Amino acid sequence: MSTSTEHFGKPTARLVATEGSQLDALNQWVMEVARLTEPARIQWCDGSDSEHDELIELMQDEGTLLPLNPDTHPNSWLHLSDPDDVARVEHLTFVCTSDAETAGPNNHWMAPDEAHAKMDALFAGCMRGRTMYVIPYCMGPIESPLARCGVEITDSPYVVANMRIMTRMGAAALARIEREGSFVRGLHSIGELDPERRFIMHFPEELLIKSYGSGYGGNALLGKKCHALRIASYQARQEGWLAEHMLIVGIQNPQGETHYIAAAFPSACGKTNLAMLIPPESYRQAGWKVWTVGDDICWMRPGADGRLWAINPEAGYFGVAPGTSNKSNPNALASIQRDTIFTNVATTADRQPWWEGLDDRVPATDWQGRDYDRGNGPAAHPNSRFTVSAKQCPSYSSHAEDAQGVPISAIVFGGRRASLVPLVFEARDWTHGVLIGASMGSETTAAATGAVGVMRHDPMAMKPFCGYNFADYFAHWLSFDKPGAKLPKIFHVNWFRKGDEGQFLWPGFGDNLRVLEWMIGRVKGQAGAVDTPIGALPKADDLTLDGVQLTPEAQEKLFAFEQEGWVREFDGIASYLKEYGRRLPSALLAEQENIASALRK
Ligand code: OXD
Ligand code: MN
Repeated sequence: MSTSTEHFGKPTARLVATEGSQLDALNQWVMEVARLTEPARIQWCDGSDSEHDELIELMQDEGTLLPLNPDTHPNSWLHLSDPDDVARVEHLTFVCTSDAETAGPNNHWMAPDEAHAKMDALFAGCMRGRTMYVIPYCMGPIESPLARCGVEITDSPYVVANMRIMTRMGAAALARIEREGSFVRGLHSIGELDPERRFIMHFPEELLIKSYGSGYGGNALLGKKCHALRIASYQARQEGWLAEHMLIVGIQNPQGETHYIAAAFPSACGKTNLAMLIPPESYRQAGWKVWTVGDDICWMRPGADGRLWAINPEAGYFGVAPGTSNKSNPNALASIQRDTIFTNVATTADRQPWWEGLDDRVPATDWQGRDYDRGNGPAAHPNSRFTVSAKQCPSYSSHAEDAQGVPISAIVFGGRRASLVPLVFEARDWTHGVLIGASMGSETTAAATGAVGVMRHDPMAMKPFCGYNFADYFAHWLSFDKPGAKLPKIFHVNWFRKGDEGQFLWPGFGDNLRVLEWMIGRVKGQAGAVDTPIGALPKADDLTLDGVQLTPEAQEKLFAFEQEGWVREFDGIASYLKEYGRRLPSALLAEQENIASALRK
């Protein structure tokens, strides 16, 4: 081994575990990993400004972080990934439970022994000559009982800098780990960034993640998808809560009442835009306000009052850049004018970050650092990202840090559906709502490698993220409907309905507030709807549509219940659910059969 104990960095007094301390287990694991990976040095990250400054300097020296224009974008950086490492890799992501059934048909599975052997062979000696960073972090406000801690070990300073934005990282998290004793372990190495030597493995029974060969956010910032969704969903089932791929937004009406809505959309389908929505002019004048709690992940659990209370476990946004503009999301744009890490965007001649959809300037260099040439495709990678602290968002909710979370009035599911699916409909009850979530379909996007625009079933937008068998996950969702529960109403939306000419029929963005207003009206028993077998649909005049120019085709299709199409849709849902076999909760199957037979009448 090329390392020796004195080269293992200088653990601060706080980090030296006394015998019997809760940090013993952490120190032992760190030493075990060091023996395996053989780093040149170990650095315990405390999250301080000085540590951050040193890392930024180091990455600039290495050329992995390039400064952007300090006048227009102070303290902002550009990272260009390996071109083969720009998205999540679902085909290389595994859930390694002791039996395959626990992981379910929705996950790739590998036996834990085999997975450990495979990963440990990759990790052996992989940090030679590199620094091993130990990152204690907390997902959720540090004092929240809903929050959970983890420790990521990585050899990537880019990961450290991003984790510092995306989580509560450093000393406070370590203190909580010491208090609680339990934490999720995440071991990461960029390895050789070789797609042939890349795996993202989860061991939910051991609260452990091993990720090798990728530096991309969803594969490498282990607090995000790996911990806060895959491992947390598994833990949540055991402990009676939910870890979901949902934004959380607060809608304040002119009377000053705020309703919090949690909404699940697949990756790159507009969660960040909805979470940061700017009300249409007439709504602003009337006094409507929108508050952002989270844009990607929601942890919720029943409170003593029977309602679901939710926190955003993240502290920052890892948002999709292309399409973000002053029109689509002024709050996001305002957030990323400083102290932001951009990944795989293009730059203008004066080194400002640029992406398709931002404005009509022509970039100078593309996401691979080449002189921009239209013939090479988009200047910014379609999955290029910004990483920024949530606190920089002008609409950041003053309740986002509340330890108890915020109470959820409505849950929304939605996907990209060019046809059939109307703008919005409401579930009759919780079981129907769970079926609506379980039957969700959407077109694939650039957030994961593979073909884009392919329709697939993506229950609750959790297809890539549920850490266990979807059949058990649906049963877990159903289990919340118990005496005393005051559950949110459940809705489905489709912002992406297209007309016969392929044009979007709904304006989307700020105008989506019109749909959220209708939902809140339904929650309060004030808004109208028509009952159909698929749920309650508004008529066009149940929504406030003043100032929106809808074509006759849009008026028709956005609010229509197309019976024949739904009969076919339900046939597809039946075949999909059958993949889960006998494990599927009978209540869900019964709900599906009842609706299918109502549709045939
Ligand atoms: C994300 C994703 O990065 O869903 O949030 O891929
Ligand atoms: Mn996401």
